[in-house]
Amino acid sequence: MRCFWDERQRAHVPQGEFFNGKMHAAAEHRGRIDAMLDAIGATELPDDRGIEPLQRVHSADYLDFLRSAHEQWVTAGREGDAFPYSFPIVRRRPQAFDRIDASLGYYGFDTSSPIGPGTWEAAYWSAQTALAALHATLDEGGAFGLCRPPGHHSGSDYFGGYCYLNNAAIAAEAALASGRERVAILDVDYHHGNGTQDIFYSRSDVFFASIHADPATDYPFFWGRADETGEGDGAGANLNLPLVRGTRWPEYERALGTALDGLGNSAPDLLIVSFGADTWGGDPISHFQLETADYRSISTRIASAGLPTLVLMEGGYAVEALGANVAEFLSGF
Ligand code: Q9C
Ligand code: ZN
Repeated sequence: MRCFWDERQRAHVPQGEFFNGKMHAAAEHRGRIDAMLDAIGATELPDDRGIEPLQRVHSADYLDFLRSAHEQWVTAGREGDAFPYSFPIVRRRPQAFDRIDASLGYYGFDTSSPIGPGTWEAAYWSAQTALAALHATLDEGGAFGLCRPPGHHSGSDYFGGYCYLNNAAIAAEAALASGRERVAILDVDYHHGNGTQDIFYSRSDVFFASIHADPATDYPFFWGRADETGEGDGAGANLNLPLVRGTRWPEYERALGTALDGLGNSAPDLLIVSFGADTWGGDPISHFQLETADYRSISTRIASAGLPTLVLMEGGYAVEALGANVAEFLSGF
């Protein structure tokens, strides 16, 4: 399977994240990259397809913000990474702000996703990596995009959950723009892919299925419940399968069967897999109990759907096992 990756994705160097009342070392750090690169071997560079494919998903004001946020932060006299601290939970509406702290809270929904001087560059190339892997998939039936930073928590005009640009959504829109009629996205990261769900929630041409930790106990808390099934044209095209902490392969396999049945019924031309290895038993921020060998079982089941399949990297924070888990997952295709 061809694998895509660009060294410019290293430019995002989060200095820390804030939760449980204090700063912690950033879980989404560059050590993840080396773990994965060591395990998967040769990678190819993406072409630069420019900003247009990003604009199909993200609003112009959000892209402008993301590109300039850290510069505005420095201009305001701040040091280190940019973080929000005040959030418009009441009647968030389109507004322009002069003050960076207002913009950060308007566009960011948590305190775990710092914006540094290289965040835009890394997120941009992460998206280009997704696009390159998409085009390889359209040509050859499958490819892997080593996306980092990840994307599935980012919506059309917000960042959060270590995600700044929604790589899977950008690939899905590019596939539709190049003539595919229906796309399915299967999200098997530990966390619910709230950004991807939101982007396609009222769309019938992109089916979204997600297997994740129940938001009653886990981040992102506010989205990912089973009763979120889509709206308008998208009614019935969103399938959430929340699972309890401690989930092991037998229960996971049942949910995977349900997800594959659901997305298969939408008759997609292309499957995009948002793959997180944070379902592994030893993950430092997650609470499922999958084993390394289970990743091949997951991908074998996915491959049996017989669809052209693009795999994009999302989370996975146990650096000691990340390479093996990714390699095991890719080996099933
Ligand atoms: N207890 C992805 O896996 N919350 N994002 C951290 C830790 C943020 C995960 C709190 C988790 C974001 C792509
Ligand atoms: Zn995750």
